[in-house]
Formats: sequence, C-alpha cells, structure tokens
Amino acid sequence: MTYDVGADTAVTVVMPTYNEAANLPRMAEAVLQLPLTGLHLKIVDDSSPDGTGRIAEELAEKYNADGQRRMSVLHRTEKDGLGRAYTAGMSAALDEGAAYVVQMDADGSHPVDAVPRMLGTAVATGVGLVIGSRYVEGGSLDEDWGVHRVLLSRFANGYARAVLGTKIRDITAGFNLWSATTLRDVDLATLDSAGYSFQVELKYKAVRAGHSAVEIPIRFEERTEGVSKMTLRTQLESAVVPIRLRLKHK
Ligand SMILES: Nc1nc2c(ncn2[C@@H]2O[C@H](COP(=O)(O)OP(=O)(O)O)[C@@H](O)[C@H]2O)c(=O)[nH]1
Ligand SMILES: [Mg+2]
Repeated sequence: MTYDVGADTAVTVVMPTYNEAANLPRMAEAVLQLPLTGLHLKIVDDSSPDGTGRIAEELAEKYNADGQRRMSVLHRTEKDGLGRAYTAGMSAALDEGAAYVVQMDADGSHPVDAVPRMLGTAVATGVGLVIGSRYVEGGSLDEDWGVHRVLLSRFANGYARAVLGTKIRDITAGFNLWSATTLRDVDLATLDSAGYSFQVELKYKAVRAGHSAVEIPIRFEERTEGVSKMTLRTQLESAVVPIRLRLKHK
C-alpha cells in the first residue's frame, strides 16, 4: 500500500549510531521498505569501534545501487553525544532539502511502521512536530524494560514537564517527526544539549517558538541486541537542562 498524501514528500530519517552493528542491517531494511517514495535514511555514526560505520557504508552502497540516493552516512570522529550527533544529522538533512525529518533510534525500540502515520498526521494537521509517544492513551512500554529504566524514564519525563510547565506528555521521547520549517525556526546550531536532553530542549524551544505538537501513541520495545549508551553523565545533564531552560526563558 502507498500513501497518497505525502508519499513523494522528501522525508529523511536521521538515525544516530554508536556500536549498533547487530541492529543496523535490519533497521535499514525496515526503514527503506516503507511505502514512502521520498524516504531517505541518514546514519550518524561516531566512529563506533564495532564497525557500525563500515556496515552503514556497505548498506548505503547496496540500497543506492539502482542510482537512487536512498541512504547516506555521516561519520564523526569521536563519541560526542546523542544531541550533537542529531544536530549534525538534522542540519545536513535540511541542507539536502528534506521537508520532514524523523528522529529514530537504531536499536529497534521505535516502531518503524509508525512513520507513515506520523507523516500523515503532520500533513493532515499542519503541525510542525509529531511525537511518537509512550505516555498518551494507547501508548506503552515494553514489559522487559527493567523497573529501574521504567521509573527513570517516568521520573525524567515528569520532572522535565513540571520544571518547564509543558503539556507534552512524552517530552523526553526520541521518536519524533519534524517539519523543516519548525527545525529552521528553532535553529539547531544554538542548542546547548550534548546528550539525551537534546530531546527535551528541542521540543521546548519549538513550542516556545509558536509551533504546536501532536502526540500519537506508540509501543516502545526494549532492545534485543547491543547495550544502552545512557550514562550517569547524560542523566545529570537531563537534570540540569530543564532548569537552565526555565531560567533562561522565564
Ligand atoms: N552517534 C551517536 N549515537 C549515539 C550516542 N549515544 C547514543 N547513541 C545512539 O542513540 C540511540 C539511543 O541510544 P540508546 O543507547 O538505545 O539509549 P536508551 O534507549 O535510552 O537506552 C541508539 O541508536 C544509539 O546507538 C552518541 O554519543 N553518538
Ligand atoms: Mg535504546
């Protein structure tokens, strides 16, 4: 099935990777077989020691073999944080003419088949941000996500929402679709977050700039391969950033 509305629209999925060799091939396949002809997959790899960058190049060669540019790889020289990887990848996507940019993890946690639904929602409603939300009616978290991670996620989310006074239910969500206009308004180059707090900062600034967000329910699956890259440092940054944003924009 192809979607009439927006099927040819230039949509770039930006996927940051650090040691995701075991996940990337099936993720690339799942994304690139979506029924969206204008879809492009951009991997942002921070010189993963497990060879993810090389695997990404091989996959790009395979998927671009028919002369279409369906997949590209941005190589960065060191592990520099999720936020900085996204800033680089999303800026490149805008420069290359994307009308919409999707953020998605490489570990299979985000349901790839929700992308057409997110695009359809953006096209139909005109909103600049569609969030794949775990915390709206119908959304859910994998029962295999340990109690520790569930509590941490709920806390981080409730904390950021309370400090910033936002109505967005899943402000820490990492699965989002953005219109190019919204991203240009926010000006990615001015973001402070190096790590995971990028998710909160970008959404907050977009809403402050006058854009609206819609949340659609998704199910978040625990990764089955590889390990989480969340660290104490990224958690501390996530505690500080909402307060800093609040003070700055009082
Ligand atoms: N390029 C890059 N990707 C990262 C970095 N940190 C995390 N990632 C990627 O970001 C996504 C989410 O990270 P993950 O470890 O699954 O976080 P979790 O789901 O919160 O445990 C995955 O695709 C990671 O490979 C980083 O510093 N640089
Ligand atoms: Mg993950």
